[in-house]
Amino acid sequence: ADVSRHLAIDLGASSGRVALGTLEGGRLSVEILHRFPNGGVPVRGGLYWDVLGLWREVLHGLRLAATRGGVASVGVNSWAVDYGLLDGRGELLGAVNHYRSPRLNGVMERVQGELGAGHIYEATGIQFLPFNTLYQLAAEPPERLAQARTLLMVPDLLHFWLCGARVTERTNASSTQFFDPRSGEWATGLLESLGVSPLLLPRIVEPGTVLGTLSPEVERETGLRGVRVVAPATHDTASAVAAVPAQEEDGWAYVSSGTWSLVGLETPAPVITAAARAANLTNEAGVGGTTRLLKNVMGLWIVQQCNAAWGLDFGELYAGAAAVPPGPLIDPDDARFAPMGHDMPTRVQAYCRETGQAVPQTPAEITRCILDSLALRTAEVLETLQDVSGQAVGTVHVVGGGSQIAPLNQLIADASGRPVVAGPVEATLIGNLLVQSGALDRPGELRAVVRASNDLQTFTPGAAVSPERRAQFARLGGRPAAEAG
Ligand code: LFR
Repeated sequence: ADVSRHLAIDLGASSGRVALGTLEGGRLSVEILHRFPNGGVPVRGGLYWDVLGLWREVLHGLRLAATRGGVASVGVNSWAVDYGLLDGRGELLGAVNHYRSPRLNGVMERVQGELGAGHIYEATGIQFLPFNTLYQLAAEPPERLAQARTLLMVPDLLHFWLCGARVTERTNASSTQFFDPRSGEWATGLLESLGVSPLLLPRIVEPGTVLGTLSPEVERETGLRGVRVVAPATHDTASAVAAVPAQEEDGWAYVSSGTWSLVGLETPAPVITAAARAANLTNEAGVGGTTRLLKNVMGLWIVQQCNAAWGLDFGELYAGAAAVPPGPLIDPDDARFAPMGHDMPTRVQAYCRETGQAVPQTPAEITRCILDSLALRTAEVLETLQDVSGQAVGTVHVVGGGSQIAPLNQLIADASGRPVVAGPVEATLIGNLLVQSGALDRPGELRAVVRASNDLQTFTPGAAVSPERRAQFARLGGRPAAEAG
């Protein structure tokens, strides 16, 4: 049988991995060769990514891969919206800013005032989030922009370091909020209105494009030889959605569950309507010309940051949360929960106090509050997606690291009244690897391989959430101003 082997590099907000995928006889096996931590680096009031440190870890992972025999290709995916700026010689101009940097405070509101929120949404169909690349560029010091010749999104930057190609892959381009999902081209007018030169923007390529081969320098550093660099769906969420093990004919939604919960549908075309804008939904590009109509829900970030303060075992924390009775709720999308900080437990408590609810005390109680709230928010967004798209949702597929949290899967099933199919945990790596393998050229094959290669677990909705409980959640409301209108 044909065997093909590929390497996927998946950079997440809290960790990164280098993995080896072997595709044989319609099944994909994934072996993680190297795992390393990632996170924001606070310096002098700013917040950055250690991209050089990430690059060193990537090289280390590739060295491990070289000891395991030949591979056909390698490709990188990461979180969205962040970028490096290069000068004319290809040198990185300064650090790569983190999307949670305080430098963005108030910038989105200013740009919305200047360009008009309606105009921005109509041109891009992207959810207003304060860290979209559009607002990050508006926050750049003019001197830095004047020196810059090329903007590369984080995965594109690593591809450039791997093989010298300076291009932007489509799925991540779509997250910037200066990409027109109808034409598939950059929405250059928005940048020009901000005084940013569209000449910074490279050519857009499709997921699956061969970008080159590893540079002689990388070959020397790693011992790999003759390996092609292939762009996967470089936006991690796009790779994860590509690997949702859905049966195409059923109505289904996905929750890509990690630091963020990306709750959405795959649609044949962008949905840029008054209702989509009112609900502040995003239309990011998926593989094969699809659209990811979705919404960012704050996700496990809140628990991760709480546990950065507590230092507990995550498994025990979630089990403990499942064992305490339901109590107070938060609006997980309240802006106060977005910044990094060890004071997250205090923020959750303050929210409960201010909204006249019982104040959760123990880590188990606080985590229970967060999980209940995430599940209710997920259910709310699923209803909105169904209304706005007209696409019925039968099954909810939860993929990614968060799909391992059985109590959360059950809470989502209960809150949404729909069966939840959990897994695969490694959806992002799987989507990355399968796009490199060329599976997109054979419609339906990619998801069939995912189904054949992974054990999935189904959670059936139990006791319905009471109307009082839903009302308790709905009262919190407090959606960000941009979403309200
Ligand atoms: C998930 C993700 C989301 C994006 C957020 C910030 O990892 O890529 O899709 O909105 O990170 O980049």
